[in-house]
Amino acid sequence: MTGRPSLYVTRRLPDAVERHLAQHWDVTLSEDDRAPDRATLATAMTRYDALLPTISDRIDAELLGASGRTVRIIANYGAGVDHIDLDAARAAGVVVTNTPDVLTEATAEIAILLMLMASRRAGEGERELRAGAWTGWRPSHLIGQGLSGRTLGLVGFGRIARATAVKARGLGMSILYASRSPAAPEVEAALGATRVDSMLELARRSDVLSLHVPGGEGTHHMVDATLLAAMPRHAILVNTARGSVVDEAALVEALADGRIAAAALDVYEREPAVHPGLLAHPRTVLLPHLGSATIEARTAMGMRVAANLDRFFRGEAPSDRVA
Ligand code: 8YV
Repeated sequence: MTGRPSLYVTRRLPDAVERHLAQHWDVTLSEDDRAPDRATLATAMTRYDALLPTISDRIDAELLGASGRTVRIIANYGAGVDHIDLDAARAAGVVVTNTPDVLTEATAEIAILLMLMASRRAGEGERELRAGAWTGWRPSHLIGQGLSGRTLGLVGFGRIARATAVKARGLGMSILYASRSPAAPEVEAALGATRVDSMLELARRSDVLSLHVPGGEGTHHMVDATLLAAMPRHAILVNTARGSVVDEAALVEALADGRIAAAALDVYEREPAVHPGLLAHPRTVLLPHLGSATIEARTAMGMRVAANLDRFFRGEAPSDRVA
């Protein structure tokens, strides 16, 4: 025993982060980089002072309410916390923190990458070439749509949406957004962004519709058959937020019926499972949840977790407390 607070880390983290954590706390690191099973998580909840989970760990009311629980803080590695029952954490008196800001640019880059890949049919082209099926240049080959002059509709207008807006403006796109409350006029002016009254209006007016809302009950299947039907036939859906925001079965139908042109996704309803209809459709671009997967973001996320733990164990309020 070192006398230092103990910390259970569920997955491998960048070396610099693991070293930093080990310098400050009595840390148990992941050896096999597999998400711990429920029994292991339950045991960890009664042995450690702090838990450092990721999106692949479901922390529900039962785990949080378990008798003999010793964990007092769940310092999540990631911004989204829909895998943690925050109400149950509050009820149990367990502090929960996340890692906002530090993955904003990385995730916005993935949103732009997805819209470019879908609009310029990059995935289709790469698959064709690797399959040895490319027969050479021809004027009618894999014709896509340019993004310049098109309208990007942002669903939600938080940090990642705004960073995406900045990059999309650089590509010559104009920006609309829908969100519960309007942004400050100076923010709208700086980003050249205009708020529309409803999600349906946003869907109707956008050439690319990009999702930037948190997961959870409030946004579950926000993109459903009705919304997809409102989108123009040439429109592209981009999702870097959470899979649960999109009704995947409805999306598969909309693509099959040609009601939208393409879908470019980084997140899925049942990760790591991907709907077979999405896998089968040529006009989908499918990434394996890479939003924050840069060395800069993943290192900064770890340091942000460490800063939250540090404040907590000093008896101060962690900066990124979400419960
Ligand atoms: C993270 C994410 O990598 O931060 C988020 O909400 O979706 C990802 O980019 C993941 O959550 C790690 O826990």
